[in-house]
Amino acid sequence: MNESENAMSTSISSPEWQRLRDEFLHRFAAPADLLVRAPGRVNLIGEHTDYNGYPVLPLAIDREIRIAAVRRPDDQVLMQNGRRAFAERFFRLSEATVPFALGDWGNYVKAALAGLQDRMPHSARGFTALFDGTVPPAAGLSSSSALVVASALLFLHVNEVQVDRLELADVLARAERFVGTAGGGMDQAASLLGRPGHALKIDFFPLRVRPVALPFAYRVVICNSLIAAPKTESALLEYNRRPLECRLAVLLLCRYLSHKTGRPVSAQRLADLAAFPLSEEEAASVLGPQSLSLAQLLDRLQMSLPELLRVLHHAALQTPQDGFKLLPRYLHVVREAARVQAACEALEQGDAEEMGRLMAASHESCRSLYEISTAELDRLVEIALEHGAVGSRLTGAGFGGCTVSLVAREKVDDFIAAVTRDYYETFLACRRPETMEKGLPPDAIFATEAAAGAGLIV
Ligand code: NG1
Repeated sequence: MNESENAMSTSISSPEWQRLRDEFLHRFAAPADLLVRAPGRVNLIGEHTDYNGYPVLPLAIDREIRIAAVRRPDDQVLMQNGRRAFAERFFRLSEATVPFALGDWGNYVKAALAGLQDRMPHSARGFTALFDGTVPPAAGLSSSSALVVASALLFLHVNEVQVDRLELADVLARAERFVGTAGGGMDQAASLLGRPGHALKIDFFPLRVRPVALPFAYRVVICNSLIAAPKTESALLEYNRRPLECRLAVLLLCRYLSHKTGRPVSAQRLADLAAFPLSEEEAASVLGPQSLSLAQLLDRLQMSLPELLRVLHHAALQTPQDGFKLLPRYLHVVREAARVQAACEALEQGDAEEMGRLMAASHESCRSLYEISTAELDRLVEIALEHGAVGSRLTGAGFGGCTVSLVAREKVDDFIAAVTRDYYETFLACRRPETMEKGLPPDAIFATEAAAGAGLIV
């Protein structure tokens, strides 16, 4: 896909872009001559499978990060944000690898620039940019990766450097770890490679993307639980705990499979072990019981703590209060991977009912095995199903954020009205009154089209 194809999906003269250009002119007393957009994404199914090397099935949404910018003659980056809560940031390109404070919005831009630094000419130039957008933040819709992707495209264009999109998605997935998440590559790939009318089956290591047509009779509806899933220190710990538990499961399984096969088995990710036939009972005997103390874990691994830290390349290991839950995490990941495959087949056959069953099973697994749901997300899923969604589940990292529902096109208006009444005005207003103090926020609930991937507008 080239830039002009992407550019066609958005009109430069649309009121939103005009407003951003006017604001740029007002703030910087010069017209912006570069406009970039990068969509957020919603994941239909395949949660926390990406960093395990298993596929996902997201779509780019019609909410996006937008940048209006000018190229600078020097190596400086000056950025402002349309959302006043995000203060102005300034740095030189040589400082891109030095992060701002944890959680700072500037780190997402720095992540992109740092990740591309080795592809830039010696005399790389910076930019003055005004960022804005319509992706709700901290909602599991990848506003952060959209910011990384948009910044990367701007930086590449400013310096007239070309990178193939698949390769760029890979580079940016690694680059975003700069902000402290141990995440996978779903979000950057969905934002860069989105296709109107289609979800994307994304496979990893190596990255491969296949569009899967969405059934026209249904729409994808996003409901924000209005409980934020911020990437603060505690949320990061909870998120990063899951990839660690999966990595520990890999170590134990490799040990077991080496004994079983009589030859050394080594692997980085759960998907690397997919070629070995392994029943769930066998896995349970290797990884169980449900939760392991550090001592039990080391005993099973036959390793000392320093040895384990060396293998993991970690300086320290935080033992979760409720222990390492390797078996439930493993069961979620391998069953979720199978559901992604089945979901692609269901969509390709136009079988929305089957898709709905798979989404329900995915949500239940996210809730009970991966433990990333909340009471609000669970209630939102229940209400969605009561009001006619064929499928509904939490989407994204979890711990708050949004659900995704599949709803028959002609029922969407009634669905939105019923969920607004039962979830926001009744359940949430009673349980968390502070979230509804100013009334229902715009975009708390909306139907989305599958959008085109990120691109330059001029
Ligand atoms: P969000 O919902 O954007 O925080 C995170 C990871 C994904 C994936 C999902 C769970 C990042 C940038 N994103 O997404 O790679 O693991 O959680 O499926 O780390």
